[in-house]
Amino acid sequence: MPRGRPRVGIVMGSDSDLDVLRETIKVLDDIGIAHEVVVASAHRTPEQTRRYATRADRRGIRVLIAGAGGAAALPGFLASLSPLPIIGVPLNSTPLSGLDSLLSMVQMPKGVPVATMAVGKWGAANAGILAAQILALGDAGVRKRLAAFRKTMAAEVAQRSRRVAAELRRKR
Ligand code: RP5
Repeated sequence: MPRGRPRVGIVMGSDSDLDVLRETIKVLDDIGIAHEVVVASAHRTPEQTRRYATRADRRGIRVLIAGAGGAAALPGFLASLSPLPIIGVPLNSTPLSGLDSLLSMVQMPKGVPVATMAVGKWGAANAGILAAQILALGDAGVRKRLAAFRKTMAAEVAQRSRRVAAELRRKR
């Protein structure tokens, strides 16, 4: 976990969301961005969530990432209270497989945006990358580490390509 004052706040609607949001944590750890994780629910703990949202900016948080499932009001609730950019991660935690949370997050009213990611682990990882891109606008160190992160990703794809080619050659 990178040291220093947290710059990204990861808010999850329930501790049962942690498994998916570990993907966000991993990306932020890899890029070296200090973050904090809190469990707060728009519906179950509105007062605590409101307090967190209204104080985050003053505490030095620069981006909020919110993951929630079902009637996923959490990112929209944060967006209504905080001037910070809000990234929403729809979670697949109900019998509707995340389509419910995706639509809840993406259909924000005009004037109160939530940058909504893909459902589940892909979205959770992309939320971390998008947060890093936002921070990179004003931080050359993050920009450099983000470039290295992308380079590693590209190298992994090249390696997979070589592996596939080798496997096909063997089967000929
Ligand atoms: C949502 O309800 C949470 O974000 C979670 O995805 C879902 C289920 O929560 P638990 O009943 O497991 O606490 O608010």
